[in-house]
Amino acid sequence: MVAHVVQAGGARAVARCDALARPPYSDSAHGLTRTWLSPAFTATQERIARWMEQAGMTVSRDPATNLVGRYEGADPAAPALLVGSHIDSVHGAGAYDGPLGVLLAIEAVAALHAAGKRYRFPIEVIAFGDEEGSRFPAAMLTSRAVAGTLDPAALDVRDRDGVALGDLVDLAAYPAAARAPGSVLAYLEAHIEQGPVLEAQGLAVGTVTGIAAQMRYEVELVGSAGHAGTTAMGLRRDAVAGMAEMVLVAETVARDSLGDVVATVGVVQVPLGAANVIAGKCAFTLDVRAGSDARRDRAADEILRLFRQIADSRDLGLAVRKVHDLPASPCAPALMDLLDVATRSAGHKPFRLVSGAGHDAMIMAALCPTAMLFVRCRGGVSHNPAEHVDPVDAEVALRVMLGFIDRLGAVHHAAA
Ligand code: HGY
Ligand code: MN
Ligand code: MN
Repeated sequence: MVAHVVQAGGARAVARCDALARPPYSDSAHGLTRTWLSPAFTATQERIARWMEQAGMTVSRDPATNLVGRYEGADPAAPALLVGSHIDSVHGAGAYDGPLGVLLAIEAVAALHAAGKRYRFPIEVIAFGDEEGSRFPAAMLTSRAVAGTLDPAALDVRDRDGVALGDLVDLAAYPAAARAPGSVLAYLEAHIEQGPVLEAQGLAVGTVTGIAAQMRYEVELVGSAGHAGTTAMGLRRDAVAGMAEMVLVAETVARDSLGDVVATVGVVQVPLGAANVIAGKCAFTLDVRAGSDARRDRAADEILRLFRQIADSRDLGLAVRKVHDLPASPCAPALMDLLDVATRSAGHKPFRLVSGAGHDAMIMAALCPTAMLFVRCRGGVSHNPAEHVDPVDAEVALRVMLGFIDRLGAVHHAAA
């Protein structure tokens, strides 16, 4: 393992992400796939738990399967500072989307532990298990449990192999992961930017102002299956042709919106697809985002209106199911200021930017003030094995995180 070869700090966090990007910490022998509660996920939790212990933390798993490392403060009853991110990944992922934030949080506690430094508040490093929604249809199922905003009906899900979440976790105990309001001082998440802005600005880190609103749907089209060779074009009710028209309409509405709206069809399924069969059924996902709920909703409503128009013109059945609705989530102004001050005292220019990507921080905002620190990633590439972070930038992020924690400690009467 990497621990003995790389010094503690940002470089070790990056090296540990690299080590976790291959079996047994990946479900795939080719690239990184680590879905929630898979064997690779379990192996990864066990590895990270040992790193947490080495950093001076006591480790537990909450009822929503999240791994939590706790570093005591002078007042064990004080609201805790939570620092973390997620350890699940998309299929064919990069090594840093999620784990970097968890491993930098561990490095921050390791540095405090090595220095014998404690604050009045305890610090908890949390590794959320399901941010991506890459195994079950919904996403953010573990941070929603912690934030206490989870509708239990959302847990009635099966993965692509038909495995029910209820077969993997104790659904009755799951909601007990909810933290009592007031029991969490703040949530800090360091995360790769997954965009090109910091690189274009020549900056290692940036303070996130807020997280874009996100709407996700599952769309199903029903036409009539037919023989590809004998069915005249004018007689077809081709579900895939309808889907193709809808994909382009979603792209056009988003592009023509002129604002920050983005729309993506990421998954397409043709259950009985065959080269010589006109598809009678197909399904696809639609993901619509914008910096404000209103812009997101306007674009989504227009896209769905056009979907209905297309379905009617092609005599197709159309069923749309909303998978999740994540409102835009502003970060806490006071915490953004602390991040800016910590960035400046680390010798770097503070810079603020919005997040188009979703994060557990947008869920935790229902429970406590949130702060996000973005780290430059090469070319802004993410959700791709080419994802890359410079260890020097990771070290800058760690310095800023420690500066943030120290200033928060000062604000909350550092003791011990
Ligand atoms: O979808 C997102 O923005 C995140 O990567 N889960
Ligand atoms: Mn992601
Ligand atoms: Mn992420």
